[in-house]
Amino acid sequence: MSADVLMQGLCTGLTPFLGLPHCVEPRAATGVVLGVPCDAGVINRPGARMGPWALRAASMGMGTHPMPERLREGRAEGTPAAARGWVDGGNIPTLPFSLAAALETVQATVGAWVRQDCRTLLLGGDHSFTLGALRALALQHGPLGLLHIDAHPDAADGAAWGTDIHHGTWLRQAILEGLVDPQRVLQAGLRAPRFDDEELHFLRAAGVRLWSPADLRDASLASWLQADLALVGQGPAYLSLDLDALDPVLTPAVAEPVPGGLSLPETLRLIHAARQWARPWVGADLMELAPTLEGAEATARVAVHLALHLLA
Ligand SMILES: [Mn+2]
Repeated sequence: MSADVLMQGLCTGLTPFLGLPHCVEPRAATGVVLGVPCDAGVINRPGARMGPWALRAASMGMGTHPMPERLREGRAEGTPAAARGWVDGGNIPTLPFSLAAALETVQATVGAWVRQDCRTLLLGGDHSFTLGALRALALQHGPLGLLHIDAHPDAADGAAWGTDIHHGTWLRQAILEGLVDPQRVLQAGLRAPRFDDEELHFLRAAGVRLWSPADLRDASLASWLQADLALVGQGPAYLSLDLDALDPVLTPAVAEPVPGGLSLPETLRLIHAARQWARPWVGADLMELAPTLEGAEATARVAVHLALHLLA
């Protein structure tokens, strides 16, 4: 990281994500990072509305691109996202008391950037807001492929809480609205205990590819996994990462931690698989960091580490 970026943060007191140029008016750019300061869709343990601030603060001084994975081979050095035209677009002005209104604001703001031909990276915020981004991106690109890394399937029918939209239902809604092509949806890291198996039946019937941590680690399934991952990218695609996909030892400050999660290298392998896609993902997100919960600082640092790889 250049001393400039560090000094700028110290002098201005502002901490744009990874030191990216700050730019709140939608304009032509390679990509934009947008905070979603809302957690109106969380069932238990709120706090994700503060996620964008914690992620930006954690990103200060953490570098602008990852260390090459292998050094002995003399692999090429990376390029900072800023040099490739990424900007920090600030936070989306979501209202805290209406999930429906907040979702519309997310869709409108993401849409304004997408119409400028921008890729988007959301910093959550709770996972409901992925739906707003998918609505905006599908309008531009048609039905999307989706690599969804999460402990939970997020495809409940909403009956339990009397609403179709919360952080545990957005994927069902996206499938029903035709925002994603279910044949090109891969879920990785699924392991949360069930009340019933209805959502798994729904996802399987739709053609979604489901991978638990044990499946991901099964060497005899490795070629299937590569084929499934490649399928996601055979068209415009989105990468959605719920921080609860990782083991709670690494990312405890999330609404619904589930033991037995992915390691950092396992998660990075999935993110890196997206680099093999014919075209880069059109949208991505890092959701569910709740800085009010225990272990927030460590969780935020892991999240920024993942973001560096997403943007590499
Ligand atoms: Mn989720």
